[in-house]
Amino acid sequence: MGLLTALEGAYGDAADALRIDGCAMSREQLLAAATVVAHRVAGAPALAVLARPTAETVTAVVGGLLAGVPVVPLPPDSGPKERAHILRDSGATLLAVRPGDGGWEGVETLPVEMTGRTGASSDSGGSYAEPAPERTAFVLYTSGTTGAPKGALIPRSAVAADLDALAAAWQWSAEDTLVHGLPLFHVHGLVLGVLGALRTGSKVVHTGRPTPGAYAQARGSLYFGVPTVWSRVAAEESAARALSAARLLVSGSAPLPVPVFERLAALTGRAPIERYGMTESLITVSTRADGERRPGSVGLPVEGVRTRLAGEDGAPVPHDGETVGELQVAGPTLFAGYLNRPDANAEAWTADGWFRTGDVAVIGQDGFHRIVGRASVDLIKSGGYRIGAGEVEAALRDHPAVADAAVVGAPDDDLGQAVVAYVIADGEVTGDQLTAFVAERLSVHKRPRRVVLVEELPRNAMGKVLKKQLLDRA
Ligand code: MLC
Ligand code: AMP
Repeated sequence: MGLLTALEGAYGDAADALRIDGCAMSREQLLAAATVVAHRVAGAPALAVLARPTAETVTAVVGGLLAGVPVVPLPPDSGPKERAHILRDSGATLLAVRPGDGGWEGVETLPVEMTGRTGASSDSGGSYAEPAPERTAFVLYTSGTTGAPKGALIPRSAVAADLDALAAAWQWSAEDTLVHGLPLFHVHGLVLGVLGALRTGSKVVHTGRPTPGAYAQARGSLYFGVPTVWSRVAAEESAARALSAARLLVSGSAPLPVPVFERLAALTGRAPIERYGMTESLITVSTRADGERRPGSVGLPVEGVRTRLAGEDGAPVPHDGETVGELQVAGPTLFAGYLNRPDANAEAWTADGWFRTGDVAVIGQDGFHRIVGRASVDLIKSGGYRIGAGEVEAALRDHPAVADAAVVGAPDDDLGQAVVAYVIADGEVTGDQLTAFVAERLSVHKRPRRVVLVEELPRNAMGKVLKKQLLDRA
């Protein structure tokens, strides 16, 4: 059995198996168009995909996976600095784009054609043998506390194990219609939101953007969203009530505030499922469709995953529902390491082979997990996006008027955390200009939502910026 079982015909087909960007496709059409891509990329070291929410993106991703070529999703709004890093570091020699999406330097573009889809398989020359499970499916770029994003190597076996575990936890099947409008360059929108459907056989509707109105209209049975999306849905009563026909509302990528959980449950009659994960581990902990959905809790490890808590000295922490520790995970859903980053790999794993999440958690005697927060203030979650304070600070320092900068994630009702930058500048520059500067060089979602121009930054005796003090001010 391959990775994308639904493409092998395991669950039949439908003319609208995939709806995205105003286009409806059957799985046969998708397979045919993706096979054309696979021919073009077979043997390449890696395939970058300009990951706009389009049928071309899904086709390119599936084409790379069919050919066994690691797929590198490129955030479509990434600026030159971030893009150059991802292309260089991943070794991608081809960038899949929509025809006419030109202007890319330093990489050969591969226009993905969606016309003549049905005939495309006839020149396929046969289907591809399933690549070995340990081969890399994706190189997913994700922020650390400092420096440029790291490429997490995600094996095909991890994707398969995680999707099967989630299908079991959520009773996710070919009977479902999955709806979401999440970006296609992260685990949530791409691995779960696209490949999940191509493995379970559910239909999938991508709404372009994850707005309450679009979710309400889509009439799905299974909905994915980040907490910002659910908080916006909960604030629009009629949109929320329209979701009462759905089977399951699933939240993840950041903590779901208890008041949002409760309001959503009251308006829809559906207590949301909350699940926890990371790029590096995929989704490891979740409440279950047939189990208790406790506000503020992410539930139990999914099938095959083991979790434990460790104190600062590395010693085990009891699972007593009170004592906090660093959450460590092990199991078949884990990544294979960071590309070209032996230093980061050495830090990420314990001596006995567990992955250190960097999240602080509590585990109850009943096994339920509660995520308390991040161990480092320098890893920010805003709107479900993971943003490294160090990367934004470095981008700000690239501006000629900036002498120094410190970035924090300030609590924010809509985004969970908002990127706030404290900047020492020469007075010739405004906060809006600095925001635009970051948005152009990195991804738009990494831009500071607020820039505070200051004379100096609070520092300790060692010269280290006191971020906790800045957070208190923010
Ligand atoms: C605004 N815009 C700018 C700009 N200011 N453009 C350039 N320069 C500036 N200074 C534009 C944007 O391009 C965009 O345009 C529009 O304004 C709105 O952008 P935004 O402000 O960023 O959108 P916002 O409404 O804040 O987005 C909220 C959100 C988004 C929830 C829709 O944060 C989101 O999609 N989050 C999902 C993140 C996610 O999937 N994370 C999963 C990680 S995986 P335009 O044209 O685009 O409208 C993971 C594992 C797991 O965590 O556990 O799941
Ligand atoms: P990313 O690599 O972008 O997937 O981000 C992973 C991080 O998102 C984790 O380390 C957590 O800090 C956070 N996260 C994901 N899901 C949850 C959740 N349900 N509750 C709290 N934090 C979460």
